Amino acid sequence: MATPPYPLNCLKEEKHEDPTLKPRSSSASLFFPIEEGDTPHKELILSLPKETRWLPYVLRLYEGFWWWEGIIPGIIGIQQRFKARPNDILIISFPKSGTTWLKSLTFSIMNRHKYGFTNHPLLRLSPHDCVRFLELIYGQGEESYVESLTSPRLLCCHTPYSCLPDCITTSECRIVYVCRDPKDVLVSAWYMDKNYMPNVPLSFNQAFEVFCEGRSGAGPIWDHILQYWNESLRRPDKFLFLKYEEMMAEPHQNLRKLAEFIRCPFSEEEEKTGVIEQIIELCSFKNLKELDVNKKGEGFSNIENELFFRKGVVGDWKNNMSPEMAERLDEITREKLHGCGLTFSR
Ligand code: PAP
Repeated sequence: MATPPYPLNCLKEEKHEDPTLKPRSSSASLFFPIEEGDTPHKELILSLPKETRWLPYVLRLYEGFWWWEGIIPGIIGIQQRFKARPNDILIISFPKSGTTWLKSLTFSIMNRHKYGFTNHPLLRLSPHDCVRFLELIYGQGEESYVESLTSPRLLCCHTPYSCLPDCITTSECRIVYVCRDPKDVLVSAWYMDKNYMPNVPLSFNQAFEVFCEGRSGAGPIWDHILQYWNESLRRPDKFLFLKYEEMMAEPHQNLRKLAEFIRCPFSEEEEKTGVIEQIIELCSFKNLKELDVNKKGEGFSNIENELFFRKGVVGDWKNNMSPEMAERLDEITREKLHGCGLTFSR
């Protein structure tokens, strides 16, 4: 077992504020069409194939995946300018797969020797302020933030494996990927947009069609998942592949696995004194959802923090799609993942 890179005198209250941990003021949304704005790579982006059915967004096909137009400069920024460090930890996911939860858990595990549970940054900051998205950082020209972080850095992105720069894929840095049943991902994404923009008439049926064609934001989901799944089989030392449903069913086991993978394993003493339970409780949906910061605050791209905490359950698709729709989406998933060894229970 690897030795934790931190002293084990954990659970002390943090005396000094970390200047990199603060609420982000909302900046203009990078999710909306770019035609009005003065966007880097505008000419390239406007020349890419276009998808407009997931209202009101304009998605473009960049390197095999459909992206909100305004996010593409951030991906190009990562590709051209991000400099990986060997001890970086990257959380990666398809949107709506459990990113907020995984950010909270990983942040809590990595920093458990620094903060106590009564004055923890997650009690006053959104998980998205504790662990920021690289696409937004690079899209907003805030790269100095990434450089200013002390190692080991914890960062996050939704970028597919095939679009990552070599400095990430070839370095020693570690990637934790979380996936989720595509049916629940679709439902979660549709509600997010519906609640974010109540006046936009995107019906669930229309979202379903677009999603099944793999043309929703960051899609196709199957390619995204499969790339990381295959890499996790090929290089298990570099990739940890987690499932939202398994994390829900067996949080302790998954937390231990995560802690070991990021080289912060729990000691026997920590196991005995209930540190794992405390982290699970701190990061639980119920706890985070009830915090003022997540009930009232507004985070990146003018998105209210509460929109990241909807139901937090497995299988909410049953309340939102017919058995026929579910079967059709399951069939696509089975076909796309056929033979790779990864399945989602029904
Ligand atoms: P993102 O990719 O835009 O950051 P992400 O966090 O991946 O979003 O997905 C949000 C989903 O995770 C929501 O699912 P739902 O719509 O089906 O409810 C949200 O409720 C769920 N979620 C957020 N925090 C937690 C948590 N602590 N535990 C479990 N699920 C959570």
